[in-house]
Amino acid sequence: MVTRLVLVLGDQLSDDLSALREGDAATDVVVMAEVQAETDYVPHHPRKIAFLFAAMRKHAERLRSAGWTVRYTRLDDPENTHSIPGELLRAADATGATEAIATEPGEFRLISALEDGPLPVHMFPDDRFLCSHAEFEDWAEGRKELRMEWFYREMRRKTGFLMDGDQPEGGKWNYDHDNRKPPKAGLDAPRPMRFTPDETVEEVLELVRARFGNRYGSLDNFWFATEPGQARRALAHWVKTALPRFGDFQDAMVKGEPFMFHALLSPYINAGLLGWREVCEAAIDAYRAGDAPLNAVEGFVRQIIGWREYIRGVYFREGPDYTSRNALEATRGLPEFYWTAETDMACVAECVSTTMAEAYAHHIQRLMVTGNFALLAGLHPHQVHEWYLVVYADAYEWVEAPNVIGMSQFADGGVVGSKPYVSGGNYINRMSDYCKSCAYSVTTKTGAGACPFNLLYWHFLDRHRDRFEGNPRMAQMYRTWDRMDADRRATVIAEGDDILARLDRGERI
Ligand code: FAD
Ligand code: DLZ
Ligand code: SF4
Repeated sequence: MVTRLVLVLGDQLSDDLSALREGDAATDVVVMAEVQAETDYVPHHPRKIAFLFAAMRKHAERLRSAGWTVRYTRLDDPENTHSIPGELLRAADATGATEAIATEPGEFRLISALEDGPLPVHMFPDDRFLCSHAEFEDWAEGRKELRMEWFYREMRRKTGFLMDGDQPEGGKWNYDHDNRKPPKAGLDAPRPMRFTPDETVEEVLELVRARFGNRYGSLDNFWFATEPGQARRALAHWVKTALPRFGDFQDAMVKGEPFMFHALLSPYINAGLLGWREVCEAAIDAYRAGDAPLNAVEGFVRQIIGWREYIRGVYFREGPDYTSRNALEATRGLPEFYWTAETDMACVAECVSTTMAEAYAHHIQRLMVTGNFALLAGLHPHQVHEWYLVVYADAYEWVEAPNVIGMSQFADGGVVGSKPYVSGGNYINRMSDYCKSCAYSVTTKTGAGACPFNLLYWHFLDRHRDRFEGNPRMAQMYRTWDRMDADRRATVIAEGDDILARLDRGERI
């Protein structure tokens, strides 16, 4: 029998992977490689690299135990060619293989690299997702707008999750309106399950510290799960300790509480340590047992079979130019404080610090603090996209780009969102305790100490008036702006201009 190579990438660490199903453990050779092309195409947070390398090394051992021959290249292997196609070619030379099979990567860059590489690579669909590319195309075909809610309902019907016959459990498809409670004093958010580094993890931490220790992001107190058994324990722990309040406080932000009631499962799901079905079923089981309310469980299921699948569908439908889109023609460079947290805006400082320490921030921090500021300040969406790809342990282009370019920056001109997610300081004040310790005053709209979000919010609406004033979902905002007297509006614009000029000069804000 002829040997083929079976490529397994760092975010393909699932036992049930299409390329492994197509391969034959008796004759084929699995190729896994730690390479600089992947660690450096953006300078990923060291925590993300450590998580992936440790999980990759353990996955290679599991595959060996399951009978596979695995050629695993470590980053410090002197023969390492430092690219995936290069490592495939080296493996082909060593084994005599003339072709490789792979599961489709989650990024156009790597798909092209495999298509254009020196060895023929046959790619199979990544069926670890609920919705295939073809199914998403069918759903999207002929629709004027690709609204997640309609897609989600299809996925509910398809899975039967939280369905009562053909009707949604409890009578409503979506319980989001119950999920916007502000934080209250004394909310004791549980801690996510932490894992003490074992020998494999320690070895990887040493390598990553030596090679990438100077990069943005901390490696201290590494606690991620790095194998499926641990990830399953983390899931069970979250279901028990946090899921019941996940819905209520999904949007809440509290200083010093980076995780709140969130699952922290995205790094594990995206790398393949957990699957969409098992995480949803764990939550639904808790609901059936009376241990978690419907608003929490429906909210979680919607994130997984709704948002996550929809976002992936958008990435592959929109194509490789998606990350270059810039519908609002934003050009400002990313301010240094995105890398240092050195800003007087307490909300931004808190979210960036958490991100540096944990390679994590929860959805509302990403959307309504760092994302909102970037949009209001007119930061270049490609630079914003690269920042998000670097800093989060769960970031791969298929999921990061539609969330950033689409949902957060409106740079796709409205494919993902029907209106931009912008707000002034009031929203942040309502949903967090950040403003209490801020150098700025959230109730001050102009003049000394005025919250930059307040000024830049109106500045954004004013400078994009032509595009947005006809949007019915934004009409109220423009009416409020127009009701302000002309002097006040002029002051807001002048002070907004001043903040933007200070950003351009690299001054602290
Ligand atoms: P929870 O709040 O507990 O949600 C549960 C799960 O739902 C997550 O684990 C995740 O798998 C899924 N999910 C929820 N929302 C989304 C969404 N919008 N898109 C895809 N999956 C979702 N998610 C990533 O996985 N990778 C990214 O690079 C990423 N970048 C983002 C950038 C921006 C600007 C925004 C606004 C969101 C981004 N998200 C990204 C979505 C979301 O913020 C994260 O999935 C979530 O914060 C992960 O933390 P968690 O596991 O605690 O999530
Ligand atoms: C993100 C990442 C990193 C940092 N390193 C590797 C690596 O060394 N080897 C590998 O196979 N995969 C890595 N990955 C994940 C890939 O970048 C990912 O498969 C693509 O971005 C497609 O989602
Ligand atoms: Fe953020 Fe403004 Fe509140 Fe300060 S006052 S924390 S800048 S929203």
